[in-house]
Amino acid sequence: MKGPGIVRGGVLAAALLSVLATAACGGTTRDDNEDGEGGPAAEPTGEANPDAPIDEGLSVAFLPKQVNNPYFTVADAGGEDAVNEFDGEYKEVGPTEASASSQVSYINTLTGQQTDVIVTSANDPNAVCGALNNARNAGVAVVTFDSDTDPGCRDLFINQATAQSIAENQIELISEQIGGEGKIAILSATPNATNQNAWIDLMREELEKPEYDGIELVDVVYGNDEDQKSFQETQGLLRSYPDLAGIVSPTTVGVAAAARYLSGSEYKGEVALTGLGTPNQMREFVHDGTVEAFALWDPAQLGYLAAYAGAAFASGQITGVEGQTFTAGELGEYTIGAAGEIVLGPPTVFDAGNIDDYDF
Ligand code: RAM
Repeated sequence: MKGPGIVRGGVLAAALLSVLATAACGGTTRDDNEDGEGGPAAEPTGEANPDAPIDEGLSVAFLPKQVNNPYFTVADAGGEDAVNEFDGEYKEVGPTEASASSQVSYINTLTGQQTDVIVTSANDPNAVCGALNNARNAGVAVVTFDSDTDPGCRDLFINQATAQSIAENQIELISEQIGGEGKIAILSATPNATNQNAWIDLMREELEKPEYDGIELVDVVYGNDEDQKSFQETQGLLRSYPDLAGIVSPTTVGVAAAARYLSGSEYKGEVALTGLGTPNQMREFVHDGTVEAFALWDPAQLGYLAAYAGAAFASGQITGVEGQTFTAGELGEYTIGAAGEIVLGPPTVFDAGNIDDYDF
């Protein structure tokens, strides 16, 4: 696996509390809970046995936001690699659209099948909560990755990078690309996505800093992680704000669709675009001058780490308490931070100088 640098165990912990607090606020409210039966889970307790071997034949199911998103194809394949390494049974299930409640029936089915570990990226922090807690009560280890649910509804959250570092990175990139001056807009994924909303809130905070005084965030629109809708929303932004200086799209689906629109329009090279994209989807737009630089982490590493974390939890190596450590195969040792969060590492920036070194 080739990818961004990894933050190893021990250096993770701090700075996560505010991130979690923010993440928990995004999207829907508690009242949106689909089945409400789960209830909040107890604080993690119990003796961890760091030397316990990973249980044989663990069944590990990946449930992404949506199955037809190349980002999750790569992430889940990383999970599959890990599961194969520890001789578990891997499967991937999930909806074709990333709507708030679309994952609930999959969680219930996986629980009924007595799956050992569910690894999921939540489309909505609360819609999945009850079903996930039902799963936990039935003995399933529940790991969120990429997009968290409420921390009371899962055992661990594998975060790709701190929300703060992602927000700082995105605002710094757009500011550089528009010379620190002008109107910008955000093209997000779905309106309820925990990760997107945490990043957007923190991007707004970033923009309060004096160095960004010249930048005005004029709109946030949602492409729902659908290619066509994201394309149309980009078109709509440029109609509504003909003097727009730049767009930030912190979603792999959105930024690729926005790049495609810009590259075929009069705005190519005029309106800046950055965001979070996969090098393979963005390569042509970097080479044709539509996009100067964007960021991401290696989704395969994220899935790989999530699978190992789930296996470590299911096998009793960790119980979710801050400070516990486990080994994630070739990625090495990781430490659990506050509120059950484990951070993969800082995002990597891709531009014409390095994009061809990456293949995902
Ligand atoms: C999309 C999804 C995912 C996000 C990436 C950057 O694939 O919205 O949740 O982490 O973009």
